[in-house]
Amino acid sequence: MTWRASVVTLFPEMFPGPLGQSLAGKGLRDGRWAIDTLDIRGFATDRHRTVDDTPFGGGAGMVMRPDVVDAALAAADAAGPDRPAVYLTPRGRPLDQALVRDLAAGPGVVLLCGRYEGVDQRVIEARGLMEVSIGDYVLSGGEPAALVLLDACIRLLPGVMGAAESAAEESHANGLLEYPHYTRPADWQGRAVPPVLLSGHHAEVAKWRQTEAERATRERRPDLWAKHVTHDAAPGAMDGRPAAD
Ligand code: 6GU
Repeated sequence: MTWRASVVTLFPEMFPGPLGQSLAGKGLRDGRWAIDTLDIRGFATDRHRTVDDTPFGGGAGMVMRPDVVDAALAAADAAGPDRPAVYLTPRGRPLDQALVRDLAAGPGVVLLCGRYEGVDQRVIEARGLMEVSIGDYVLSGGEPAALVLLDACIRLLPGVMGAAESAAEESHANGLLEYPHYTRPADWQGRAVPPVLLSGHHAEVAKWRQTEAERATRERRPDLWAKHVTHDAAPGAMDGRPAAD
């Protein structure tokens, strides 16, 4: 069965957008995944097609009405059975590769993109929406976040990427940043490629890459490094752990 994304948005023209290109676009044309959009404005019930209103309690901005959003989500549900519904919001749990893997392994996803100050809390609770953020910064709307989430899922679908990329995904799934990459020319503007990569010693190359992956993770992402050393059951796994304060 085709993995299906239904996107509930005020800006349906933003989809598939960049996902119509490259490997995701090929996968879309090949029927590995499918996408439909639901224009929230189409579910407004008044003459003015109102989708938002002022927040109770006062304050800046506008809030998306629960009745209008609920009707749009109900219509999205009809497009495919039993898919998790995700609300893209900076208040959400951080998106990570484990969640991406879970979503890609299921039948698809319903994505609600908020604009304005957000969506009335009651529709989030009534529909049991999973609130997801793509990082600690603020976008003007959930649409770019939905594209990010979809890209991450689509590349994991069977037949979308070749075997090489699938294997690479597995190696990254160890919770480390990747090692650095090099190609020809072997000397460029006086900068040499690390000699071990030219040595032909596969075991030495693998050892170097592991070391460099660990170095990058330790230096750039102490949060990931702490998880990596904690979850590694091997003796000495705590070596190199960031010092406690
Ligand atoms: Cl999911 N939405 C918005 N509007 N901003 C964000 C975000 C989502 N994730 C990070 N910033």
